[in-house]
Amino acid sequence: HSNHWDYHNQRSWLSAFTDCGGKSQSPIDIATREVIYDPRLPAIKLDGYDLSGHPELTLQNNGHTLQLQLPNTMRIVKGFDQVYLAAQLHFHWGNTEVPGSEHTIDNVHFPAEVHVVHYNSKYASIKEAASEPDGLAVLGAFIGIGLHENENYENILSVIKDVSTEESDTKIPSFNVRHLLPNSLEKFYRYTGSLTTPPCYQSVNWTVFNDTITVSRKQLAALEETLKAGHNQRLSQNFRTPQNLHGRHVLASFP
Ligand code: SG7
Ligand code: ZN
Repeated sequence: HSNHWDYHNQRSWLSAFTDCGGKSQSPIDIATREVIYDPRLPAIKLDGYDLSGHPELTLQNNGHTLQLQLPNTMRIVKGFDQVYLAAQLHFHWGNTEVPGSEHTIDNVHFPAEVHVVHYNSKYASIKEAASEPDGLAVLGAFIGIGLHENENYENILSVIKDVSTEESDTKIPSFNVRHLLPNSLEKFYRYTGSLTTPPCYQSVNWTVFNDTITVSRKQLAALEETLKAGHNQRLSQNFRTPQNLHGRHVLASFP
């Protein structure tokens, strides 16, 4: 039915969700020759990302992605006009043959991408914030393949089998979520866009980090091959095609 969407027919999103046809959609291709260096972009400062010692976290397969629920004590305290509180993080990926990041750099996809979704603290909940122009701030980072296992990602990937079926969840011990992001957050791209899934609300202040994360080939394969969506199909290639900029400019925090 009309509320049911998938990644196979992204064109059909437009008929059920009008915002998906808007002029500030995400993801986008980041053409590095066209970005505008803005030395006044404030550095991003995170707070409360170290959750060690906190209660367990819920990890779920929601049929569209692998998602980790986050407490709103995790916050972006500097970098925007307002404070943004964390809600959840999730991933986009392809398969062994197809790299599945959502954003692209000069038309090149990375193997995968992580999104940490935050909402403006002036709203009571993410639900209220999600459709407001200043509602959301998502931090995105590219995930590539490295020679070594990324221990920090084992917090999530070691239990991925427990959420292989759609709408399943499990509890995992808390850990320092900062370690899922690149070592340096100094270099980033910034633009105004949308949720990359229906209902595609144009409410996201996007940050895409220049520095990347690496996981081992085996870890990436676990992400690509373990989860199932509806009808027992593999949950993979859950990335949206890059959208037209329609005159938007992409800022860079670095020259
Ligand atoms: C994923 O991407 C989910 C959605 C998320 C959507 O499908 O993580 O979240 C939930 C709660 O299902 O939508 C409102 C929201 O966070 C789009 O998020 S994204 O633009 O960062 N990819
Ligand atoms: Zn996402």
